[in-house]
Amino acid sequence: MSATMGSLTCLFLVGTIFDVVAIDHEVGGDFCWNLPPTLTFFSEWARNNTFFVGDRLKFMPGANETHTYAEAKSEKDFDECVEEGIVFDSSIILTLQNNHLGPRFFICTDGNHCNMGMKFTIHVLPKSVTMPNTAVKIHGLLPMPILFFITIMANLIFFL
Ligand SMILES: [Cu+2]
Repeated sequence: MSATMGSLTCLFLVGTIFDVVAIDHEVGGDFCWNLPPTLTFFSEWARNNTFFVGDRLKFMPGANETHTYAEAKSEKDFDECVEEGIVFDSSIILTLQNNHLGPRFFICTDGNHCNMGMKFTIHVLPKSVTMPNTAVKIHGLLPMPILFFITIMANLIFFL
C-alpha cells in the first residue's frame, strides 16, 4: 500500500516538474515579431533557443505594425513563402503540442513580410525534466544522431 502511495507521489512530483519546465519564448526576443533588420534575424533567434513540447511561442507585434503568423505546410512552402498553411490570427500565443514533434515552419502572411525575413523554423523536442536555467546542458545529453540531425537542419536553414 505504501509503495503505491510512493509511486503516486512520485508521479505527482514528476508532473509538477513538467509544469515548471514549460518556457514562454517571445519570438524575436526584445525585438518582438516585427520586420527584422536582416533576413536571417528570426532564424538566428530560433537557432539560439531550444523548444520543448509544452513551451509557448509568443508573437508580439510592435505597437504600430500589423503581423500575422502562420505555419507553412512543408519546408518547401516555407522556403518559397507559400501562404497556404494554417494562419493563427486569433491569438498571439501558440502552445507547442505533443503531436507536433520535429520541425515546424512559421511565417508572417502579411504582404511580403515572409520574403523580408519574417520566417523561422524550430525543432520541437520531447518534454524534458531539466529546469529552464539548465536547458542548455541538454545539448550534451542528446543522442548523437539527434544532435547531428539538428545541426544539419540548422545549417540547411542558414544556407537557404
Ligand atoms: Cu509581418
